[in-house]
Amino acid sequence: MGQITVKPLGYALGAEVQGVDMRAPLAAEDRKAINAAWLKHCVLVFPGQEALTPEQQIAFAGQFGELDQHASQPPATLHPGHPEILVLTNRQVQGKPSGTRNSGRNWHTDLSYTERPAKGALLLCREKPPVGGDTMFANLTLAYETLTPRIQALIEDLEAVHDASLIKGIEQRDPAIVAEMRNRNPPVAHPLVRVHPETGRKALLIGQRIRGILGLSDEEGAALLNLLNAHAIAPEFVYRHRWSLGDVLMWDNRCTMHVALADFDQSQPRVMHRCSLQGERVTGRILRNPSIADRETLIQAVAAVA
Ligand SMILES: O=C(O)CCC(=O)C(=O)O
Ligand SMILES: [Fe+2]
Repeated sequence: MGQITVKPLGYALGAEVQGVDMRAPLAAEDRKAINAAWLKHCVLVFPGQEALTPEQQIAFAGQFGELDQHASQPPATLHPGHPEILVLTNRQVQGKPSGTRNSGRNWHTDLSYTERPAKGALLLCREKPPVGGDTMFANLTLAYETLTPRIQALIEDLEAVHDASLIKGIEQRDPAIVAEMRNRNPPVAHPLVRVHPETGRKALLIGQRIRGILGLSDEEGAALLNLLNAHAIAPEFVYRHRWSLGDVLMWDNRCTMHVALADFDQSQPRVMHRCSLQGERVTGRILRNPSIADRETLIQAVAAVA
């Protein structure tokens, strides 16, 4: 293959990569170049990959981290024979509405409702509606770095409670599967600020699947989260991807959040194949007793009036 080229698509994040043959193992220097571009631009777009087979997508993704076997996902959402591929589809599956037809509809960082959020993902567009079905990504490193030092100091040691129950549209999914998912994923506390293991830069870990902030009252927590989320999704920090068939997007989940927009005719098929990279480390703390958050809030409130 020829020279790899990287063309930025936005100032904050997003870049298009050309000159990569995703079907073959990468030469060491090409892998390095792609990884460097990934760290710099957070979201890479590899266009024209419609001929990529599931095996080739899996093999390519595996060069950038440990693949998730998706044990946390309902089996019906996985590619038959390839559990490394999660199928996001609004087509019916086994005669039933698909469990992934409305995935990703609020701002999130993948698997933040587990102790070990994902490292990243590679999403291949197999079918798309004629218009819409876009995905937006926000750069949470830039968002952190552009907060004023006083707000940075305020959030430095705070932990947010992430909760799978807050996945938008979860109530429309199969109740038995949702109950199991909730059981498997009790609320988990993560620092609001985390350090990227490769760049060493600090990034926010925020989004719309957060129930509150430990040690703050509900009102304080909601106000602070609103402030951080509104700041992070300012257009300056967001890249909006308009999909073409065969695009592969590879995002760094350690410093971004994203949202899949429902801005399309739902009668038109939208089918995406996703390989997920496992997080490198545990950053969360499971709150086995969900009332811990309430108790700490209560203690704080009592202290405030005492
Ligand atoms: O369907 C999309 O565009 C993205 C869905 C999503 O949130 C994900 O794959 O993690
Ligand atoms: Fe996602």
